[in-house]
Amino acid sequence: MSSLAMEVETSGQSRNRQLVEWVEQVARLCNPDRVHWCDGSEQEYQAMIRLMLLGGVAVPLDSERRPNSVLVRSNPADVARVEDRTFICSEKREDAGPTNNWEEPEKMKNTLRQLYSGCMAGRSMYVIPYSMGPIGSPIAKIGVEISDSPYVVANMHIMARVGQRVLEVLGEEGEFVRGLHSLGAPLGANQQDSSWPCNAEHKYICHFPETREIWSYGSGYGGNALLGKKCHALRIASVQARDEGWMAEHMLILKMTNPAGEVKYFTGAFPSACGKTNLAMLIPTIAGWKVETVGDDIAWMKFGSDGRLYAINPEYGFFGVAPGTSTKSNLNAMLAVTRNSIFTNCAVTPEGDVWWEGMTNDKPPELIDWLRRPWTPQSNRKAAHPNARFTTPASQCPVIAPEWQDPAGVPIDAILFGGRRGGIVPLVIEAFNWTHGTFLGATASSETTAASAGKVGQLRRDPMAMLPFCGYHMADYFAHWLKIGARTDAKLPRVYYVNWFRQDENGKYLWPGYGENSRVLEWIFDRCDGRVHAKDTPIGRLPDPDDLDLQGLNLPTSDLLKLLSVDKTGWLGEIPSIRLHFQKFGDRLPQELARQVDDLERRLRAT
Ligand code: OXD
Ligand code: MN
Repeated sequence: MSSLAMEVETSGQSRNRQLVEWVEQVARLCNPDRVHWCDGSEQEYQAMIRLMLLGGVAVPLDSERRPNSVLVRSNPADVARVEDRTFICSEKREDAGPTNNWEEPEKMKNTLRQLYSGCMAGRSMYVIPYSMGPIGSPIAKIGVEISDSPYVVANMHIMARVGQRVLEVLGEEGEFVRGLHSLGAPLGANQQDSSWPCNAEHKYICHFPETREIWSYGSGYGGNALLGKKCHALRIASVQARDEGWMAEHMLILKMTNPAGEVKYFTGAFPSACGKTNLAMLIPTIAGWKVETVGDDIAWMKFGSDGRLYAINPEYGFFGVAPGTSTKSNLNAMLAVTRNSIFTNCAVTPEGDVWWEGMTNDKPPELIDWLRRPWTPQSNRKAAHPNARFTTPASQCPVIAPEWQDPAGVPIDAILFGGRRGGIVPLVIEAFNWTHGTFLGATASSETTAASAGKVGQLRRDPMAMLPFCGYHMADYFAHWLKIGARTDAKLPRVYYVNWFRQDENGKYLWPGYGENSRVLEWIFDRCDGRVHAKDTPIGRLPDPDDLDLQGLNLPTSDLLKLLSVDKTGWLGEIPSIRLHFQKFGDRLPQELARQVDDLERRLRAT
């Protein structure tokens, strides 16, 4: 037995030879002080929290106000996903496509091997076996993340099913996605750790789609470091889904029940920080209707033997954007985060609770902000970082659907796309058919938010909200959507495009949003059964004002008309931007989509 193997804890070790060999190889490269195989136990979670408290990474929150919860504050240079440092290292450059950064796999691996060399000195190396999806579900997949960050281990405990039970399903021969993560901050013999170790100079979030590997270096934050989420469940899984004939999408999953007790399931793709979590947990304002949550961020959908698409939520918790979350915008999220949660980059009150912008109507008189500085409402800055987050178990959501862990998934009736658009895009559009729906998704656009580093408020086309998350050529991804729709036995969901963010000339929102969005969901629900009217327009099918249930909503008629009208000039003005967007994909763009732009223009000019 090598001396290295002697230092490895035996508890929880796997019988999977490939896994054991890989762990040994990584340990030799990264040179940690010790290797810890995560068993997924409560004691292990508490040990990670203790480590963070002792190291000053975390502070405990008041145990009466927020039991078993901590606040973590990151380095200001490490607060969001870093899209410009995210790479798809496919063997061929053209397979990554024009929307991804690319590097040759071996070249990238060589660069990273140098950085990884000795990078875990002075630290523990954690081996985190996880299942994305209910353990053993035919739609679920197994991954193993190696990380030197207790923050990652604790968050992975909440966000995925982790530990011994996963190793049991993996068995001796099972396949798994390999994720290697390091903070890139080795410690010298007598060196004190920093309060948020990371690497200020080098950050790489790399995906090797052919070999199903993820190599992440230099960042400890969210989607850069919790590799089960964006890296595995979207970037690598989108490639697996393409190869195996299913769909890995950046979508919430919600269950809606009408007053007669009939149930439908919708998925919805919205760019980061556009209210996906709020929509997934919405409290309907229409009498007798109920919305429950299956997932708030990612959906994996596979055809069942009945030709319908069945979705699972591969995650186990919510990593939600905190600012803007309140009892008004999302009561269920506020109730979910009352305990057993990790808060990142929020402000802290003198009573030891968290606070963020938008949580309460009145700002607290004093706080410690996310940069650990005293703060008052007169301070001319935000108390919480705009991308501050909560990590909380999905099971704590008061409206989690009882079937959210059903290994078979839930049958999807409608797919929603959307984004943040102040102008032009109406409240809701129904696609004429799957191909038109794919076109609506492929041209989805939104004003950017703080979920990713970069400028906020700029318009970007974000196809299917997958721009930062598609692990291969985006045009091939469109082709995959069309191929899904071409299955002769498929009973496909209907497709919709919604926009809650339309504004008037003075920047005032025309639609109240939040719970009132249930009125649009009701129309979609009834459309699925052909029970409510829609009118054909050049951009798709729209409700007439009378088709929406607006009882009890004091919406000025002029606002309603604006929300449901087709701004012909505005749409004609969009055509060149759609063409420009499609031009990026060259001749890999499916012909059907190029034809959709021509058809849209023709229909607009004909009216
Ligand atoms: C997320 C994101 O964290 O989309 O869900 O950025
Ligand atoms: Mn997301």
